[in-house]
Amino acid sequence: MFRKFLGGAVAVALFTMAGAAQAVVVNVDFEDLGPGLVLGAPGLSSQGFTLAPATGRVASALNGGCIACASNGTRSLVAGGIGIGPASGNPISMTSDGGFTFRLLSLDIAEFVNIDNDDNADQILLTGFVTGGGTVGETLFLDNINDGDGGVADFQAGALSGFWASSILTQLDISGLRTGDGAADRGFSLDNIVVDADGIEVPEPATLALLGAGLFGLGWARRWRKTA
Ligand SMILES: [Ca+2]
Ligand SMILES: [Ca+2]
Ligand SMILES: [Ca+2]
Repeated sequence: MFRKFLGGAVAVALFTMAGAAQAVVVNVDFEDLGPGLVLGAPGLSSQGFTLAPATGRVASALNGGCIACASNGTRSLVAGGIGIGPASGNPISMTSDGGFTFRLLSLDIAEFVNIDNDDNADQILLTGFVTGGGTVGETLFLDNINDGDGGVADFQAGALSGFWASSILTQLDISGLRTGDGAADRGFSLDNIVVDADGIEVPEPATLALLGAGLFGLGWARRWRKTA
């Protein structure tokens, strides 16, 4: 009976902790930047997350900041060369400014410009660094549909595999590649990188006290079991 009660205390404490560590969904949409063209070297920070190229710089502006740039009617992130030189170097690394882990839920991807030349990526390589070690990765293919500030929808939702939703990341690397030319840097655009930031809410002091009581109870129960 007594042991049953202690087990219950532990369960309540763990349940409360799980409830307090609620995930916070963040949309890294770049709308908090501005005004005008914002150039980032070593990177740009939006909604608590920084995106930094390995070399060069990234840019953010309304509709990419040029007539030919991929546009969605809002401010987006541009990794490329034209007009924002020096060109962004692969990969663009995304991390939480607060050092929190996160899971990638969705993102919108697009070409750089509507000029079909070697500056445009046709695929985007994602590499996630998983907390505790290891990586996960996926290549997303751009639809090559982009008419700049014309009426065509230039951005597409990245077709993410299911494993992203369960991969807790410390960093997400994003590279723009072009079929046939290997690891060379190619331009692309990003917007609405939606992440589930698991670590943002830490257990509250009251919860910690409860958890402590629960663990104390667990230790007591173990000792009681040993002596019994
Ligand atoms: Ca946006
Ligand atoms: Ca368009
Ligand atoms: Ca497109």
